[in-house]
Formats: sequence, structure tokens, C-alpha cells
Amino acid sequence: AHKRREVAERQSLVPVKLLERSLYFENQPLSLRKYLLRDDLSGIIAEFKRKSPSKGWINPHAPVERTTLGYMQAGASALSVLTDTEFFGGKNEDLTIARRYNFCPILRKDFVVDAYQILEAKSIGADAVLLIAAVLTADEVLSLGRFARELGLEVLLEVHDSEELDRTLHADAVNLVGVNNRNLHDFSVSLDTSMELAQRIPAEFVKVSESGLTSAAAIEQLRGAGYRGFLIGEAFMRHSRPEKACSTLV
Ligand code: IGP
Repeated sequence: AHKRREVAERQSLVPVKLLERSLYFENQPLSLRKYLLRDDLSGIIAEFKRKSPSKGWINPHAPVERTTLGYMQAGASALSVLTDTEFFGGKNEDLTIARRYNFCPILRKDFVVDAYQILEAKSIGADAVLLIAAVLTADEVLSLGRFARELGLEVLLEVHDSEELDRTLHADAVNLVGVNNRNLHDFSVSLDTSMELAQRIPAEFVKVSESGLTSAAAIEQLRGAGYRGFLIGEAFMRHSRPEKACSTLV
């Protein structure tokens, strides 16, 4: 509800016509899928996240340009940038800065509830958007996902359980499936979530494991279960130099 109000406000300030004038509309987005499937890369999607509802402030000071460029130099395959301000302390400008400093796929991390946000993602230079099954109906996932696909963006569908997966997974709206190891009710994390859902995700979707990943051993275990993407935020961001923490894990 908060997101819908925020989107309505922004849309009255920045109408769709202005978004479509962004230079990024002429760019062909990079394929997150392809980058994750390359076996010369780590599969790590390194996230820029200043704070979170579960942890409060994680790192209010790390600059987005040095951190994201450092992530890529450390060997991350792609970037995830939180643009939600209310809960994560991010902004659209963070993503645009990351875009200017990097040549890699960038996932725009936000609570997408409206097609406007998809246009906005494209206009700020994102290559992929996240759709969260827990907050969307099957029809919304389908229409938002198709719209993103029409703009050339890839879609990562986030699920927590098989009910969400079966309800929302749709081949022409989704490219990648992310299993979030964090329980949204008590914020606890368990890799078992990824391990249990792995076989239920059809092979045509690239599998991404999200949240609570802190070790190379965990990544190896997930790789064995078929995961090709590993979304990591806090384990990096809790260090004053997040990019250095990334280089020790790659
Ligand atoms: C990263 P972690 O535990 O490595 O910081 O998790 C990422 O998975 C997490 O930030 C996340 C998220 C989300 C944030 C997963 N899904 C949806 C905002 C919205």
C-alpha cells in the first residue's frame, strides 16, 4: 500500500513520457541469464544494500561507485541494487551510478507493484527486475512480467515455497526463479528452502538462491542442487569495504 502511494506520487512528478526519453531506452539490456550460465564466472549477484527491515543499518557509508565497481573486479557476475528508500535506504540514483561504473547485468531490487516501475527500471539503466510472488497475484506476475519482457528486461521471480511457485510461475513472464531463504514472517534464514524447492523449478528457468549466503561451502552445495545464481547482500555489506569481503568469497 505504501509502495502504491509512492509510485502514484512519483508518476505525477515524472510522467511516463519523460521516462521513455531516457537514453537507456535505446540500449539493449544485458542478459542476467547468460551471465549466470557462463562457467568462467562465479554466479554471484552482489547486492548493494544500506539497511534492511531485519537488520536495521548495515552500512550507511559505503559509496555506491567504489563498492559496485569493486564487486565486479572481485569477480561477481552481476549486481543487485536496492532502490527502495523506506525500508532499504536506497534510491534510483544508486542504480544509475552503478550503471555508469559497470558493464554487467544489474538487477533492480524493489517492490514492483505497477507497470510504471518497470518503465522506471529501464529508464535508470537496469537489465532485470524482481517480481515478488508473496506480494503479487498470478495475473499481476503475468502482466508485469510480460511488460518487462517486451521492454527487453529479464524477470527474476522470487518465491519462498512451492505454493508461490506453482501459483505464479509463467514461462512467458519469467526468466529466472529466485528462492528466498529468508522467512518473511520471522526473518530466519535456512538454505533448506533452496534445497527443497530446487527440483520443483523446471530446467528452462535459471535458478537463483537468495539471502543468508555467507560461505563458499554453501555456494558449492547450492550449485550441486542446480543453482547458477547466488544473491548475496549482508555478508558483504556488513564490512566497511564490502568489495573486499566479496573477493574473499569468489
Ligand atoms: C540478499 P542477504 O541475506 O545476503 O543480505 O540477502 C537478498 O537476497 C535480500 O536482500 C532480498 C531482498 C528481497 C531485499 C531478497 N529478496 C526482496 C528486498 C526485497
